[in-house]
Amino acid sequence: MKRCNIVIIFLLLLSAASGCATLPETPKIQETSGNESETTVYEGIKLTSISEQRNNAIKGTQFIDKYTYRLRISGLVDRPVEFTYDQLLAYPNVSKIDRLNCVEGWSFIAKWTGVPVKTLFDEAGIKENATNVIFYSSDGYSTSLELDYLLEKNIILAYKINDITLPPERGFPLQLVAEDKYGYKYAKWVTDIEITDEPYRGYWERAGYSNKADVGGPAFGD
Ligand SMILES: Nc1nc2c(c(=O)[nH]1)N[C@H]1C(S)=C(S)[C@@H](COP(=O)(O)O)O[C@H]1N2
Ligand SMILES: [Mo]
Repeated sequence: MKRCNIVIIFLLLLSAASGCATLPETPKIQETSGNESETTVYEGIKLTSISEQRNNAIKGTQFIDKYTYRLRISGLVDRPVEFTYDQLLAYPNVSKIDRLNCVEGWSFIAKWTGVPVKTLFDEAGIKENATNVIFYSSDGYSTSLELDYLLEKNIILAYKINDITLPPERGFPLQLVAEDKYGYKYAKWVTDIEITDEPYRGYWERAGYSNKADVGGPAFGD
């Protein structure tokens, strides 16, 4: 028995030192539902597999606990609201195929599924003078979009990508799918939404990137 323990400790040390994967990895905070399988083609279009999608977030991957997670909406609303992860999943969902175009020149195409922001805004009740919406993330990232754009395009907060629950590196629990805008508008790990009546410049916008961020339009400036 003793010898057995020593052997196990030796193996643990060996695997820790070499980084080899002989022992099972410690489980991540997020539970992966084993019955999900990744969609590769949607509406006749070949999707980029999750493993081929890049991850260059400002502070690396964020790990959010789905049980303590809350999405809050505040600012110019009739009543500030917050949602649990399960509450978000219970709303009617929308799926979209969309290409994320990073301003650096790379892109990927995916099927996103999630809840329209309008559904959540209706719960909070948006004040009449509201014009802009700020999205805050757990890594300190932020960005903003015009309210009209979000409503007209029926923009969603996605909790699935290619029919897989968003992995932590893809933005679990929510990524904004800011269609036709540059990638820096696709906030990942969104925790707070603030409704306001003035323009706001987020992380990359303050560094000089366009706040309009229309794909095909100028990358820098207003
Ligand atoms: N919270 C957060 N969201 C973010 C970012 C980030 O650093 N933090 N990077 C943005 C940028 S610049 C791009 S192009 C897209 C996709 O980047 P990804 O490849 O890191 O997912 O996520 C956006 N959302
Ligand atoms: Mo980007």
